[in-house]
This record gives sequence, C-alpha cells and structure tokens, in this order.
Amino acid sequence: MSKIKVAVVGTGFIGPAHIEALRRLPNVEVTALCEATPELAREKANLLGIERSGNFEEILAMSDIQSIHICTPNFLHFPQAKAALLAGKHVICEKPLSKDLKEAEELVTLAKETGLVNAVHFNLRYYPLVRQMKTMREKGDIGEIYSVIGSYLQDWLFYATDYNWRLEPDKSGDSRAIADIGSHLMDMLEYITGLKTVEVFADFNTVHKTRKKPLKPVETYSGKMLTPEDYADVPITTEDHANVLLRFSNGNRGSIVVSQVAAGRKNQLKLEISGASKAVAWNSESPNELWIGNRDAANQQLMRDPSLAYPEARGIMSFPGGHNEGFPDTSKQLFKEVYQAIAEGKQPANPGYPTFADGYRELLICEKILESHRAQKWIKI
Ligand code: SOE
Repeated sequence: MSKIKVAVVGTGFIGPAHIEALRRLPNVEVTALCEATPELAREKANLLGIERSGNFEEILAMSDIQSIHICTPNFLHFPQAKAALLAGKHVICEKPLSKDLKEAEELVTLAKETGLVNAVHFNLRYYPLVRQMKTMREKGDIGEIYSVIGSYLQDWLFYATDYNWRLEPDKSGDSRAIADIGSHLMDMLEYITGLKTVEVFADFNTVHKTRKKPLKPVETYSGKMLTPEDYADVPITTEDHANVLLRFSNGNRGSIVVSQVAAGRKNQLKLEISGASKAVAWNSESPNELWIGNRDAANQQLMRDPSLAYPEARGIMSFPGGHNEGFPDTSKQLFKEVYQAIAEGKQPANPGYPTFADGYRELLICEKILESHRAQKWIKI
C-alpha cells in the first residue's frame, strides 16, 4: 500500500507531537520537515529521523508531498496555509487558524474552493470520554443543557521570567490565554453540548505587566544562571487570566476561567455540564474517568473502557479499559479521521474532525471575548 507523504512545518513543542502521532498511522509517512532556516531544518530532520528538509517554498515544490502540517507561530499560519492550499496540498493547521478573523475567513473560502482536506488541531476533542459526553448529549442522556462551567489552567508562564513568542501580539495576536487555550475550551463545550455561544461578558487580567525577555537563547538544562544583564524588560498587553460569562443559544448560561499563571496546574482543562436529566464532569488530568451526576440515584464514575462506551466513543479508543489513553493519543485519533479523508482526496461534506470553519468560529468567539473585555459589556456573537 503506498503511503501518504506528509511534511511538517515547525518543530517547537507541538510539531514533534504531530510527527509522533502521524508515525502511529499505517497509511502515512512523514517525509519532509521545514524550519526557519535550512540548517535548523536539517538538524531537526536528522534528530527526528526524517529523510528530507528544506525551506517552505522547497517543501511546497515537492510534488509527492500530499499534505502539510503547520506547526509554526500563529502569525505564520495564514500565509503558510494559503500557500499550501494554492500548491494543491491538504492542510492540517495548529490552532488558532490565523492571527485574525479576516485571514481566517479567506482561508475558509479558499479551502472550500479547492476542495482540499482542511483541519485544525483541536485535538482535545479526541479524548474518548469527551466524545462519550457528546454522544450522551446526542442520545438525550443528559437532557436539556442547564449550565456549563469550565476552566483551563496552566503554570508555564507563572514567573515574570517565563518568556515565549506567545507573549508578543505581533506573533501571537491581541489575545493570548483565551486564544491559545480558551479556544480549546470553547470549542470543546460547543462540541459536547451542541449549543452555540451567543453572547459573552469578559474580564481579563495581565498579572505580570512586565516580563523579562532573555536576550540570548536559554539553553535547556544548561545549568547556566542568567544574570540581570541577560534580560530586557518587556511590557505585556495580553491576558494571563480571563473570566468569561457565557449565554447560550438555548437561553441558559455558563462561565469559564482561563489562566496561564496557576501554580501546579500544568495543563488542566475541566468541564462540568449540568442537564435536565444528568450532569457530567471531566478533568483532563484524569482523562480516563467521567463523573456522572444524578438527582435521584447514586452518582457514577465511568472508566474509559471500550466495552462500556457508546460505539461513537469506542471508535477513538485503541486500548482496553485500564490501559490509559491520554494527550498523545488524541492527535493520533484526530489524524486517523483526517487521513481517511486525504486517502479519498477531498474534504467530505460533513467531516467529523475540526475544520477551518471550526477554526474560524473559535477566532470569532475569541475576538468577541476580547471586544467584551475592552468594552466591559456584554457582546453578541
Ligand atoms: C500552550 O499553552 C499549549 O501548548 C497550547 O498551545 C496547546 O494548544 C495546548 O494543548 C497545551 O498548551
């Protein structure tokens, strides 16, 4: 069976995660890698055992490459996704789809015109018990949604000396915590509930209003202690923390909290969805367990187990109960669905995976949340 040849662009944190997940699929081969310079591309390709490397234009010119994964900083997503589509490549783009709504709209239109497969890496949808909650809602187990409470907490930007391109609006956009991880939370809660968020009221806080930007690369584990002269003070305008009130299309309410300065929370997404029949609650720190709340019966703890789940959730489980599946498995399961479409050569009419249109929606919600914070009032979506 000939394998689909893939190129990955960008090898920070998430690029290698894409490569690892793709290597677990039988019909895919990661053949080429692109980085900011040919030297870095070659170095990383050797490190990751990838045959070819080159700059972005060279990758696009490789006629046997059928799909491209864009894992670069946010400001590059639009030009790279546009060029890849125009070169006839299927595109899987990291979230957010682009830096602003106008760019996202152009990508959605272009992708539709080309008919090429287009996807956004909202991989957190692919925790099996997230799909179990969605299926429970679709089958009426939860009942009408009364309320949604969500949080997404991290601590990788906890110190004023924690620095990253995401702190720079020209590279990351005008929202940070909401656009970076709030987008996952908003995508997931609409995916599970089937509701649309129709109005938001947001309040942001920038805890560290100045951060220390290293003036030279900080070699990981080098043991070198940087001195004060090694840093520059940089004013920060994007949010470390955000509280957002939500109003949904069924008239009911919700709220989310997002923070990237929450000590001890490494990457914790939590959702509690209360319905007319039952409530469900899920925590990404223990992703193989689902709490089910009842008014007139004992509450339940559902363990991820193919034999206990609905077929729709079972379809994204590869291991039996007790053999836990986690973050890396979500990308494998997402890409498995995307590459079934790529094998057929075009975007299906109703893809099950998150598409550029979903990426556009998340940017729309994030822009309205930012608008609400700036205006300090309710904003309709
Ligand atoms: C950093 O906040 C980050 O890597 C996000 O960019 C990812 O989308 C999230 O899954 C984990 O944290």
